[in-house]
Amino acid sequence: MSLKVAIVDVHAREILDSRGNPTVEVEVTAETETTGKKISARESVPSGASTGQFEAIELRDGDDKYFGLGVQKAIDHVNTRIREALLGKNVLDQLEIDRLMVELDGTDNKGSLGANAILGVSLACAKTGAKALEMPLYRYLGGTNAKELPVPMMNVVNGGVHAKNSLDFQEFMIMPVGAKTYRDGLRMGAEVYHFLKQILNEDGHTTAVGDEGGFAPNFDSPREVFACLGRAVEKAGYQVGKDIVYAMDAAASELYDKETDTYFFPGELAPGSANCGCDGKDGEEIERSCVCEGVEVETACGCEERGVRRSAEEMIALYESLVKEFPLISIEDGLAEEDWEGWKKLTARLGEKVQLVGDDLFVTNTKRLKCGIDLGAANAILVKVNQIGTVTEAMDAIEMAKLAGYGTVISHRSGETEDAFIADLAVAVNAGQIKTGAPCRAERTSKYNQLLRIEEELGKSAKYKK
Ligand code: 2PG
Ligand code: MG
Repeated sequence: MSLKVAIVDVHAREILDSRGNPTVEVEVTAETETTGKKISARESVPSGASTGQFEAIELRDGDDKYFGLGVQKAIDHVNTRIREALLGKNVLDQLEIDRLMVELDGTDNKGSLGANAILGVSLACAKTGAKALEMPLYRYLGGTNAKELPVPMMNVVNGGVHAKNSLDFQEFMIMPVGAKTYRDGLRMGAEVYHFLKQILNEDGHTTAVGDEGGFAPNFDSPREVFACLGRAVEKAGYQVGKDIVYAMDAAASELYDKETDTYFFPGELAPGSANCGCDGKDGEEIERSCVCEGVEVETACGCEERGVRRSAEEMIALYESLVKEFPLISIEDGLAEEDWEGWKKLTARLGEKVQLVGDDLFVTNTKRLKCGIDLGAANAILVKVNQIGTVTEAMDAIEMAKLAGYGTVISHRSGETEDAFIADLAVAVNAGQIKTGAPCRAERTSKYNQLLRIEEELGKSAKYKK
């Protein structure tokens, strides 16, 4: 008979995430049968802004509190129906706990109980189980061979829906692949981040940060970002393409316009156009902003025309040229979540040399991932636990990806909490990569810092970049 650690309480509360919006925190208490010792652990649930349409449902109250974003309904589900179903169950039996909750919900998208309710419990049970066995979480989840520290993908320039600037692509990331250890990699990334700030300041750009801690300058194109990153890397004393390479999240579903089947870049300067027809003279200093194609633009002259449309074919061509010009080794959500045909083309054209990561495309869902694998769409998966709603299902997606030779990137959400579950998960499954924002803002650094502790604990057994 295996050890029983019976769940004696499940309690949820509403807390705030990094954007100041409510989210679910769950505390699970369990009692070891043999000793009577009680153990509790808590975990909280992240939340996205550029959410994929196929993600599991995040239950929001929609009433007059917190602009409708309250999670009281999800909390109530945890404190009543889920609690009742789990009392007395063995907290060490994660598979059974997750299965029971999926069954209790009874929908395909967890829309009845809410994925935020289910995930909070799933994460908290895993943590309580690890604590009951006095094991580090990464080892509890991954077993004795959990040892690989992920390469951080640090999102140092934010755009898209994560920042109110002119950059249409959502994330520009640096990856310290030249480091010997995770610790050195993190240091290199942080140094580049600080030099980037210096350069942006010198060039008169804002150094205010976006949702994920990256800077949010009003650059005109991705090329301008990569050129600036290159200067920061060199200034930090590293070699572009050797010590530091780049990754990007286009988050193309956010740019996709179904009606015209094109991708619209509202912040990009339209080629060859200098005047949008407003009454400000070209080059003239005016105090107000003007509106071009529905986009408010604040520039010196205030009347440049912005807004560029691209077909899927032109998107692929853009990526091809960026990959040629810069050491851009990973592109996430390069095309929209419904465009399987486009993804096939993109993968055929770039898949040999570039990691093509499906985020909104796969939503950590084995059904969608299987579809992608069968079609030859993308060659890596972004794993976000709240896209699917249980630890078990997220681990299923990781396993399926690995078996198919797909890369795995464990990821945060743009709305995060101080919890660091994903850091342990990344090591548990030897994912190889983690994306958890800039080396800035405590909800991002909590993950990076947890990885430092894990590396220290693993000592000589720790691996960085196998
Ligand atoms: C993404 C994520 C995380 P969000 O698109 O990959 O960076 O953003 O959580 O807003 O979906
Ligand atoms: Mg993404």
